[in-house]
Amino acid sequence: MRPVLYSHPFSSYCQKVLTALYENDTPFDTRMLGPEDPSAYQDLCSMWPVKRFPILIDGEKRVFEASIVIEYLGVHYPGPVKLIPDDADTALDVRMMDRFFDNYISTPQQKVVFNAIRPEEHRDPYGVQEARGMLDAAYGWLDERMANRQWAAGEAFSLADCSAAPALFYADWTHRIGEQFANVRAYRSRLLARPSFARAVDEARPYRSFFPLGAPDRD
Ligand SMILES: N[C@@H](CCC(=O)N[C@@H](CS)C(=O)NCC(=O)O)C(=O)O
Repeated sequence: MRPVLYSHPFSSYCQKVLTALYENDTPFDTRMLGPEDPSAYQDLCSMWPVKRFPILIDGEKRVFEASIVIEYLGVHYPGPVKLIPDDADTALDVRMMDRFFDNYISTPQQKVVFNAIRPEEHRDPYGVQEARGMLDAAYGWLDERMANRQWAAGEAFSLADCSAAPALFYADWTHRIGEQFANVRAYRSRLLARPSFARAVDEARPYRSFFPLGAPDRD
């Protein structure tokens, strides 16, 4: 039986897992979380009350958190592309960068977007300002790190890059990666050119009008 991913193409964390699946051509089925099939979202909520996605169902096993889904795929559905390297120190660096992209790029990016879809009276301009400050700090740190690197950790494309790709993709829409961060901009372009992520981006194109801040006419 193939694993089943509860997913939506426009979701950044789903794109993170889809990139990993496409890297290795891993067979899987999708339960699409959208208005076409309300029962998929109901099932997700009954399995995972925090209601965040993606989740992966593999037989009796339920796997939450995009990073852990990718780790799970590496253990149970290994392919030619090792997204967690064998070398223990390189693997730690990969996991550290994965945390960096989730916590210091995706989380503040989501904060700005979630704020925009709140009712006016519940908006949090101070929190948004803090989130934008965090993004600038993260871009600055990453720019130095990427000065002599092709990928975020180690020599090869990894879990860290699966994490970086949608994080930087949407972060740039939300809080532009300035010209001064040329290494981050170049890295984002490399990620967009990677066929696995390019496929995830293409599959999400029909949903761009959903982007609460307005999707820019590029990428
Ligand atoms: N820590 C989770 C985050 C997942 C997440 O935030 N997913 C978003 C979609 S990109 C979501 O579920 N949003 C629905 C909501 O906030 O209600 C992971 O790594 O998988």
